[in-house]
Amino acid sequence: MDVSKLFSLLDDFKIETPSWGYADTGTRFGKFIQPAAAATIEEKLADAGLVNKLTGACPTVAVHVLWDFKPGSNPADIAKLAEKYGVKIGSINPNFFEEQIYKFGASTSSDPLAREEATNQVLRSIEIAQQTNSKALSFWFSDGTNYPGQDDIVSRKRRLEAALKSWHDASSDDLTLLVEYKPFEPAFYETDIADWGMAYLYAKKAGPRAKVLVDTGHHLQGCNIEQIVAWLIDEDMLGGFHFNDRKFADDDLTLGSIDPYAVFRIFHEIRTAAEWHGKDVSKIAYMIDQSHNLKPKMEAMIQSVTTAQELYAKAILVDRDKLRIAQSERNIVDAEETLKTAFSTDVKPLLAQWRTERGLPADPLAAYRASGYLEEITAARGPKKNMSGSSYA
Ligand code: LRH
Ligand code: MN
Repeated sequence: MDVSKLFSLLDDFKIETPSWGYADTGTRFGKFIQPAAAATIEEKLADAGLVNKLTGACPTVAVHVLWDFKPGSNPADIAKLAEKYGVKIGSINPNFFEEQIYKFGASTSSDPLAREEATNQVLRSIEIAQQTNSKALSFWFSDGTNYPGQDDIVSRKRRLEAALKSWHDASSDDLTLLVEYKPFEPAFYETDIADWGMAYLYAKKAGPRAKVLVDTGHHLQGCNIEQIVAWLIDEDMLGGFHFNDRKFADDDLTLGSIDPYAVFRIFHEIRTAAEWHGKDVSKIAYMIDQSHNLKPKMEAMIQSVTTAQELYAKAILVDRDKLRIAQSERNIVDAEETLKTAFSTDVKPLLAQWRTERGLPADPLAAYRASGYLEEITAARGPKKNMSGSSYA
């Protein structure tokens, strides 16, 4: 095992945490408030800063425009705040799903006012990206319909194509546009960007800086996500990931909590693309997109990051020479066993060594629990909270 290769690949493995993962979130059936959960952008950046300090792997924070850039706030000040906590502003997520005007869609809507509002949001997001030195705009559209005949599918498609093209052309050369797909929810008949193929075509037509974002929770049951990943990399169209886990739909559970082998298989395809097919995988954006409804927010985030590091390390450890031979001999069992051997390798001691050699705590979760941070933020934030939490309030 080439430990130095493993460690240098771990050095490059950065995973962006979402500001909304530190805040109180719920489902349509309610929200359980945590006294320590972040509410302000400063509290979110402070929490993200500690996760980065403990893991050494999370230098950027994804932000959501409506949730993190209150009217009148100066994005440059928020970028300075981030620096105060040792992180940077990462991908900028415009919000095309919360305003009433988006009832029939944002850029797909037959209502020109809704389309105009969506464009205003994107132009503001481009400004925020410039003022915070962010290199990515991340687009998720809840756009869709609930009933057959409700709207014309192709008209919606062409409206969104035109919008994405105009935004690509309105954005600077250093900005990547990430196009995220999702098969359903909140739309329950057709969603306008429902799968990877649609996202691929929208991105291709928008321009060369537009890429596809794979949210692992946005696939119908039985879908082979790593096959999609392998294809997108081979087409130079994979922009990045929103990692989370699920048992049923877009459950937004913590990474690797339900099917860690699935994440391992995704990382395996990424390493294979780099090592066998000469693909540049260095620009893939790894991000977490989760909603920690029950788990303590900070522990859930640290657990997700260290799990991602472990699964990535296991994928690096696949004996690819042995795999190549087994595949060339069509020896299915040996081929599969090379993956399972790597997956069942206990990499925790190696990761502890990688961390301690870099002045990081060998066990970030234990270090967090011993830090007293939870007590500190509970005392500071708890009293400010309305503990009722019902989303119908
Ligand atoms: C939609 C989604 C999208 C985010 C939101 C918080 O399900 O995955 O990426 O904007 O969650
Ligand atoms: Mn997502």
